[in-house]
Amino acid sequence: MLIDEDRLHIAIQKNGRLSDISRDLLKGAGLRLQNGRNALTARVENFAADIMFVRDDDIPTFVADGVCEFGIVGGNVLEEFRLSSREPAVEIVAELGTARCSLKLAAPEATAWTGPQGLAGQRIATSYPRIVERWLAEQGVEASVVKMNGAVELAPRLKIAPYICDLVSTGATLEANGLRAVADVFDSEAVLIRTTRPVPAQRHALGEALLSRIQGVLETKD
Ligand code: PRT
Ligand code: ZN
Repeated sequence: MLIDEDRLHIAIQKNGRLSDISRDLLKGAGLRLQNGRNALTARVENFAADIMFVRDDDIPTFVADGVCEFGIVGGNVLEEFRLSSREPAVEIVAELGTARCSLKLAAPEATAWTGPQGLAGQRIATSYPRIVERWLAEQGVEASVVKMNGAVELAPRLKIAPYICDLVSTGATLEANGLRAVADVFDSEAVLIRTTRPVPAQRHALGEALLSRIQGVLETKD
């Protein structure tokens, strides 16, 4: 499908924790999606919008580049993008109150913890290096951050790093790996984001209409 100038473009996660949330929100706003589960894009039948199904990590880039006017993403992924991008042309237009989780610093249960000062000179494995580095700077501690793209909770056992910083919701994964949370680094929820790049008038009006429908859905949830 070619980019259609007269339509809005909305980036949502293809497969994962945010996929159903995103589809349900759009459905709740009255949008009827055409294609099935495996398509990379879907046309909305009853609203001038196309949906792009992508990896969540790509959503802020799509929106900041203006390829998509809107996107739905975890606040954690957005924040990491903002801290690593020179021109993060995105804004949060709605907090969705769902997919809540926290980036937490954790260590093996036996590790003594008296506060962030104990991290000085230590290594911390994480998929969110910029957020962790900012937090360390706020704490006034110098530590090395090791970027891992997955299986972060294995880092202490593999001797990659004695500490990790990973997303936690119930805490079951930490517990299953013999780890305990020692500090809260960043609280997250799913957010609706919009490009801050200029958008042609007609598409801008479509965006306003979509946003007011979504706000309507969110208000009935409160
Ligand atoms: O394939 P793609 O790159 O698109 O997806 P992904 O695998 O990177 O992301 P996905 O679908 O796992 O998560 C998408 C977003 O959901 C995250 O960026 C968060 O904003 C949000 N979210 C909410 C979570 C969790 N809760 C969560 N619990 N993301 C991950 N987890 C992990 C957690 O790290 C642990 O490994 O789920 C596991 C279970 O957590 P516990 O604490 O309940 O055991
Ligand atoms: Zn991802």
